[in-house]
Amino acid sequence: PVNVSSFPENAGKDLMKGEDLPVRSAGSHVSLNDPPTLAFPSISTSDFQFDHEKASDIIVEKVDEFVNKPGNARLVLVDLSPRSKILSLVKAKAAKKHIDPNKFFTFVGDITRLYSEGGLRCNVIANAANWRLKPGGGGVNAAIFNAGGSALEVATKERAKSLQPGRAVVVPLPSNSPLFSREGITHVIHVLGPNMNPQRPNCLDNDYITGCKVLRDTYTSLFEGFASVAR
Ligand code: AR6
Repeated sequence: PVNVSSFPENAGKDLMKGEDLPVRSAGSHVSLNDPPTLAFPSISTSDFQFDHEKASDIIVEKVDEFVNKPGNARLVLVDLSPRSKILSLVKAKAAKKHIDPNKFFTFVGDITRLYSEGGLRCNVIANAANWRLKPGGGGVNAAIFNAGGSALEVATKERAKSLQPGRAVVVPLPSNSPLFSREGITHVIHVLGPNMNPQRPNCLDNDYITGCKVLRDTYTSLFEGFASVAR
C-alpha cells in the first residue's frame, strides 16, 4: 500500500489498518520507506512553567540547526490540544524561518498513540522526564511510562539511575513494550529540562539566563541522541 500517512499533510487522515501496513520486523509498524522520525513534547513548558515565548524561540532555533544537517530524519513537535499555545507559537516562528515542512511539523495528539490514533509513524519519542527517571508525576512522563509498561521501566533503569538538567538518555524499547508493538516505537529518549516551578526540585527561580542555556542544552542532547540512533 502507498504510505500516505507518513506525509504531514495526510497525518491523521485516511487512517489505515495496522494489518495492511508494510512492516520492517515483527511488531514494528515502521516501513522501510519512512524516514527516521522523532516525536517530542515541548520540554519544560507545562509542569516546569518555562516561559512559552522563550521556549518557542529555542525550539525553532534548535530544530532549524538540526534540519540543516544532512540526512532525511524528521522532527515532530506534539501536544495534546489543538489550542496548544506552544504549538501555535512554534508553527508561526518555524514558518517565518522557512523551515522545510517535510522535515519539521507540529502534530496534535497523544504522543503514546501517534500511530494507532493519529496514523503518524514515529520510531523515536522523547519524554520530558524527572531527574529520578521515575514513572508517574503527571504530564507526558506519566503517559509515556504508563503506555511503555514495565518493559520501559526496566530498560530505563538499565541505562541510567538519574538525569541532570540539560541531559538525555536514549533507551532502546524492548519488543514486549506496547509502545513498540502497537506504535512501532523503537527508542524512548528521556530528557530533563530546566525547571521554573518552585514546587519541583532544582528550581531556577526565574533565572532565564541559566534556564535558556539549559533548555538549549536539552534540545541539543535530545537531537544528538536521536541522530545517534537514526543515522
Ligand atoms: N502527549 C503529548 N503531549 C503531552 C502529553 C501527551 N500524552 N501529556 C502532556 N503533554 P509536562 P514539563 C504536553 O508537564 O513541563 C512531569 O511530572 C504538555 O501539554 O509533561 O517538562 C515530570 O515527571 C506540554 O506541552 O513536562 C517532571 O517532573 C508538554 O507535554 C515534570 O512534569 C510538557 O509538559 C516535567 O515538566
